[in-house]
Amino acid sequence: SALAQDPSGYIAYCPCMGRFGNQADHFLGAIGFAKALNRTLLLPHWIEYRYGQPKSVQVPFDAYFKVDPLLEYHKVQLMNDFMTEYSDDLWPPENRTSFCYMPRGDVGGLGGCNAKLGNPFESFWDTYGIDFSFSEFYAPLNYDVYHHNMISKWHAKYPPSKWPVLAFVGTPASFPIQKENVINHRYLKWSDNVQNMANSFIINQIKPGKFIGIHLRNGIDWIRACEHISQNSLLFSAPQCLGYRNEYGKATEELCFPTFETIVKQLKRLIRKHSEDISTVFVASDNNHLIPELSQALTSFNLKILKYDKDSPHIDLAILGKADYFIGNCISSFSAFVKRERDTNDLPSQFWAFPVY
Ligand code: GFB
Repeated sequence: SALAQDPSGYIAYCPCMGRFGNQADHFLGAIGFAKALNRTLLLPHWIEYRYGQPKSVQVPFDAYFKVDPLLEYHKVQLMNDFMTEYSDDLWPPENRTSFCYMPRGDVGGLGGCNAKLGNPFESFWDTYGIDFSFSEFYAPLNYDVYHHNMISKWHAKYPPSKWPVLAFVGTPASFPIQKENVINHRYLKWSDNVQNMANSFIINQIKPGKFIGIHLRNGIDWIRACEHISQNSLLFSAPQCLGYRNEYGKATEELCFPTFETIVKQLKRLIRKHSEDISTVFVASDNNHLIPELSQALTSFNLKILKYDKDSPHIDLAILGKADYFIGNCISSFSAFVKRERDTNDLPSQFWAFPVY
């Protein structure tokens, strides 16, 4: 991928917050930010956490997504390719500055961004052999490039001639995703590998007949997060159903962690509505798929209730994205990924315990 050097500069960042759903949400903001600044976005590795391993694991961006469709929207290059091709000239080690809003993780009163302090910060930048020599605090600038003349402020303060690479300690994007960036999802296309795994599961295990995909977010981390929902009515991805100003309602515990009764009731309603066509309910979950319980509760419908045979978040997501109907969790950014992808393909989606209009 011998791309010409970009005189308008580059943006690098660590997707250091959250797991896949958070990182994907953030990514769509980062590419919106890079486009607004007309800098090439360097596609970072995805950061994953494996049970029992003290350090994060970095997975190449293109293991999960194609690079070419992103180029229809904006200039991008794999971070690794940039480092091998251009970093010696454009961004030699002695010039590497990390960008943060204000000092973070202060050790011994030294200030600075401490870009490599802690996990996954250290392992991320180590993936590319990157160390930083300087820190730069960009406050009061921010990532909302759709307001307040923010683009020209970035250009004025950090012209590409002087600052060829803006390397952010975290993602230059808000969480949850800013409204304006949601549509960027249409350039995010699964890699052939993910696509083929999802398709063959659907062909071999589900077809013929239509299927409902459901996301059950019910691990212990989630149950804990849901306990605080009433104090934070826009927790995580809640704006995807409640709106960015709660214009469609307030978050409830049911919305975050629906009871089994709610799940069954909503599923039955959807199945009855399309009873001639539906052959299968596909269940994705981080913890308990409730297959025996659902099979029991839905026994009269004579459906297959299935899950993917391995714990593979990306295959689960890809299958959910292709389902004929989908019910997800409004608060979860994992569900939000599916919802956005389905919206780009005009496929219907619902949320647990949220009114169906
Ligand atoms: O994706 P994610 O940021 O979504 O994090 P939330 C949840 C992770 O749990 C996923 C696993 O990246 C997967 O590794 N997971 C969740 C699943 N649902 C499924 C599923 O259906 N199938 C499979 N195979 N894996 C937030 C976190 O999660 O939860 C926040 O990102 C915080 O940082 C909060 O921890 C409590 O938005 O659901």
